[in-house]
Amino acid sequence: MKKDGYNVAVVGATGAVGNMMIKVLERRSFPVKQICMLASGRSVGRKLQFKGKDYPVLELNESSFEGIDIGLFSAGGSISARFAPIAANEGCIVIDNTAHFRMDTDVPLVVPEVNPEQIGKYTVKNIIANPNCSTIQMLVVLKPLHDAAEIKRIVVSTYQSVSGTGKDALEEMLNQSREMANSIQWNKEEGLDKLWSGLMPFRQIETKVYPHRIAFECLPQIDIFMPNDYTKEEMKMVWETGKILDPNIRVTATTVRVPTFSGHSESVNIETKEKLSAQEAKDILRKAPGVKVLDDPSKSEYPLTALAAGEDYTLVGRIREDESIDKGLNLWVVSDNILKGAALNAVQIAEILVERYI
Ligand code: 25A
Ligand code: L14
Repeated sequence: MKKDGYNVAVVGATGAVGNMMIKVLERRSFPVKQICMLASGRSVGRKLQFKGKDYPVLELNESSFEGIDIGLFSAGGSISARFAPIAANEGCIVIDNTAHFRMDTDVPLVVPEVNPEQIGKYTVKNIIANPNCSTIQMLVVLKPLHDAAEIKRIVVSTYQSVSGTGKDALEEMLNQSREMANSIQWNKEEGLDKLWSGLMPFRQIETKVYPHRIAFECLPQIDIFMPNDYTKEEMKMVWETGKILDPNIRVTATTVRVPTFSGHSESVNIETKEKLSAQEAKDILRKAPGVKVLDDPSKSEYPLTALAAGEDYTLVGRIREDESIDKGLNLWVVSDNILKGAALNAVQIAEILVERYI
């Protein structure tokens, strides 16, 4: 580790993830010598705070990375495609939060609790990729179970919050919810028909962000559709689990957007080679790094998005044996998608990088 710290650039500093990256660097006392806030020209003139000081937002350009040691990127895949190689050529180590480089065999894809040893391979391209948020939280929980009992197959369904799509989507959900709640005047003394007919005008409304209304609805589509009719988000979970944890594990996913504000939830079913009782799984998970077990059915205690908000840990509960097969478990996993799902994971990678490598 350098005595006087590192020059760090945050690309996409004004976005939901970039903003959280700045807060996490500050909270965890990352050894920052100088910080540089980069975004598009739209945000030039704005200021962002770091450790009580104001920093101007600068427009990202080809000379942004002179003298920068570490670049934390979260401004979308096309920005990373263009600027990460430029930064890397300048000697800046890029930690990229977009999907662009994740499956590149020359780029390590890292969850610090799962495969930190991969970080050392950053030297090939000077780029390290941060996995997809839904993959990160699932693997933090499954890694210790895989070590104990060898996972053969994963069936996962996600319930992903609107914050994953950004501020415009949050605004769309709130506006739609307000409009519906105000327009549908109904109480329980009245017939249900009045409620159903009140909903009718909202069956097909104009939307800006999502293909359908998100308020009071579940959308079984996240990201684009692929030729096999899975969505790209579903395939990211399949591909990335193979690269990070074990290519021998079979994975199938259904990813769903639900009208929650922040925090992704997941129903995870695993089939293992060795038998693992629910009690054994709980004992293993109580000792696992980055994991907090919340599992007391008698008190209706289990992970919730409200409990995961602002929390570094991935929460797991509803741990029970899958009684339809010999060796299987069901779990409910919730984590803050902007924090462990993006910003925190990236900063943890940077921490290992400076502790062990640069
Ligand atoms: O394609 P990917 O890889 O899947 O990533 C797509 C997007 O997902 C977010 C992230 O958006 C990314 O852009 N994201 C990525 N990983 C995520 C994860 N794990 C994730 N979200 C959740 N979980 P974001 O909103 O967090 O951040 C976007 C940032 O990128 C900056 N940016 C955009 N284009 C840029 C650029 N920076 C440099 N050069 C470019 N060409 C963007 O800065 C933001 O910091 P900005 O200045 O463009 O936006 C500041 C504010 O302006 C508003 N705004 C957005 N779009 C418009 C706009 N205003 C006017 N017109 C617009 N078209 C917003 O309010 C924004 O906050
Ligand atoms: O691949 O919840 O990092 O919309 C970031 C946003 C995945 C989806 C990524 C979301 C995307 C996520």
